[in-house]
Amino acid sequence: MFPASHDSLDEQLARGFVLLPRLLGPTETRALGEAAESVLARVTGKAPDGAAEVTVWPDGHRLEKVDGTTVHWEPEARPPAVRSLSPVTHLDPVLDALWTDDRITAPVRRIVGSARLGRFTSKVNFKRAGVGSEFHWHQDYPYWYCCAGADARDVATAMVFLDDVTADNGALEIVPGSHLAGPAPRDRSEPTGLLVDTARTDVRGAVTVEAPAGSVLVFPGLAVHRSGPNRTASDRRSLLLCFQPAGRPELAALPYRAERLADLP
Ligand SMILES: O=C(O)CCC(=O)C(=O)O
Repeated sequence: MFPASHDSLDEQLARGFVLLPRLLGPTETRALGEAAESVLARVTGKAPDGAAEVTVWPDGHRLEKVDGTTVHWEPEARPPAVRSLSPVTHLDPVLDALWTDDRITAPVRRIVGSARLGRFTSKVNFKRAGVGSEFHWHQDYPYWYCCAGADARDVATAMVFLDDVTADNGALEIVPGSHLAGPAPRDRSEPTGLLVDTARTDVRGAVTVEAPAGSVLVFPGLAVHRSGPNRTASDRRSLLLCFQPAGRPELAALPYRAERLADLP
């Protein structure tokens, strides 16, 4: 498991991210997984092909809006499988309760640097057995910058692992200290314009975050990270809560302005 259990919170904060092993117990973690599955069943039950507002991203990924959430489909999975739902916590009280859970908000405050936290957005990544696909090297920042401008710098994510995470099932890989270098150069040859150019960004020091279900990883939007596909026979689901200083608009209320990418390297 990374990081070693003797790393203090301050040592972890210096690297830019914090792993809190088994922060949530098995019963509450199971309840969160069940809530995520029940939201998914409800939402996909209402989104027969063609009924929802559909967007196809330049990389071919298909997104459908229903019930105030966006269903992001796995690009290659047959039969179809959902990659993520976002935002999601408003659809279930068990998920929603985590926004005010001190075990999560206390370390998030240290990374956001604000005593009063607000919501920015939330997501469930399903990373289904055998079909959950890769997330290429990226920072969350450029996508959020297109919506929130410079405020995106203050957003941090608490990623709650709903299942055990291993290198084989698509653990997050994250580059220590990468948040300190600001927005990383983007790959101009790739259609979304959002991914990190690894020819110009050193990702060799990345660490793989393997952890048991119920663990929580907190990291800022400028941290360079990726995750591999899920090659195992079990799902690797996670719930992501993205916090910001209180009083700012949520991501869902902000239009996506792709032209803002021109401000970034
Ligand atoms: O869940 C994962 O493996 C990747 C999460 C991530 O990087 C994202 O959702 O932007």
